[in-house]
Amino acid sequence: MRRSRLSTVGGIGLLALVLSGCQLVEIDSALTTFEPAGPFAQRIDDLFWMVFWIATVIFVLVQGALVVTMILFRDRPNRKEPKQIHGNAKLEVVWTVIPAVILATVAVPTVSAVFDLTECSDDAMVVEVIGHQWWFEYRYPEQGGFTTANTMVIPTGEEVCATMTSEDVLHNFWVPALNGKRYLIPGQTTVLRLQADSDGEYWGHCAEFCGLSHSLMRARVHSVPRPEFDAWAARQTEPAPVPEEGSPEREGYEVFAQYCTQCHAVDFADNDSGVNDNILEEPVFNGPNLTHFADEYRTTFAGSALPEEGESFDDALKRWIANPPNVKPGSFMPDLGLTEAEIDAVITWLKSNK
Ligand code: HEC
Ligand SMILES: [Cu+2]
Repeated sequence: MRRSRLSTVGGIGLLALVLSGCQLVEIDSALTTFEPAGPFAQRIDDLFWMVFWIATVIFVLVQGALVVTMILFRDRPNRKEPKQIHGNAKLEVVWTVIPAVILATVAVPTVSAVFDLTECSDDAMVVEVIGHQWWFEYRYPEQGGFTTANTMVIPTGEEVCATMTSEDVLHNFWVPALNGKRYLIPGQTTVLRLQADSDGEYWGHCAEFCGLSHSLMRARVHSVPRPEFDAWAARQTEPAPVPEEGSPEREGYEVFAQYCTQCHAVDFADNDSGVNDNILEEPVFNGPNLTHFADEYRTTFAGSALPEEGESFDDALKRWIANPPNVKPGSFMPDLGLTEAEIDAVITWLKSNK
């Protein structure tokens, strides 16, 4: 008697310990698949709940039958052994056919969704997504072919066809409110449909381990009404101005010309003016395009890992330029050994690239 009470208490204690490891799902957390914001993520959510409820019904039926059997046929004094059903052909057929039918029922909508979610309609707007260690690059071939980084801007309520590849290793683009995960594969193109039905900011993450700073490779989608999208796209096609001699931006521009152009493209208005002869047309190494680094929607950088929560944009930028590998381990942007004055100057110039 004492023994069994002890084991009951022990069992409950153990269960409490195990359950304390679970946390109730925080519904407004950024990376949840339970808050679909458009038709493609909705499709996944619907499928999930369908399978969930089928599985729940099966669970209750099977466990119920088990409990009923245990009670009805439990051992009692003088009770004969119940009738055995081992090898009963009829039963064997029934419990093979029923699961097969259930699996087929689940497979049909699953397979059709898998194909549907990755085959864009013909009129969807194309955005090219290129994975890098450790940031996402976006190109807009239908809006004049400009290039941006970290924040993908899309028009609300319209289908966007992300055509994706990688420049180095495997990455995986995942913005759970808009669709499921899809690989970015060097040398191949994969396709993912995206759509947000309300304006807003949708966060995602690279979902394939891709090296040291994988955990700092975020994806961010900013969905805005069509007119605002058009205005944004028009801004992106504008070249960056070359700052005038003696202006506060000029000094930073010169720091950029000296240290940064082998990795960062900036599309200047006047590349033949002579002042930026030392600026390469094409970087040797592909870092983020900085032409519109300070655009009003481009509020995060370095794989959208910066600024950190509670940190100001300027502080984060200073920290980043002073020593990138300190912020993102393994970063391909090196510590360039700039002086404090050079860092401040280059930030002043960067922030003029609206
Ligand atoms: C050897 C190549 C290289 C050089 C040189 C370099 N960068 Fe970078 N830079 C990168 C790479 C790669 C990233 C993306 C890193 C990441 O997010 O993990 C980056 C990111 C940035 C970003 C964030 C951009 C964004 O939108 O995410 C800024 C700003 C930046 N660099 C400024 C500079 C400045 C200013 C200089 C010169 C003083 C410079 N970089 C020199 C390679 C370089
Ligand atoms: Cu990645």
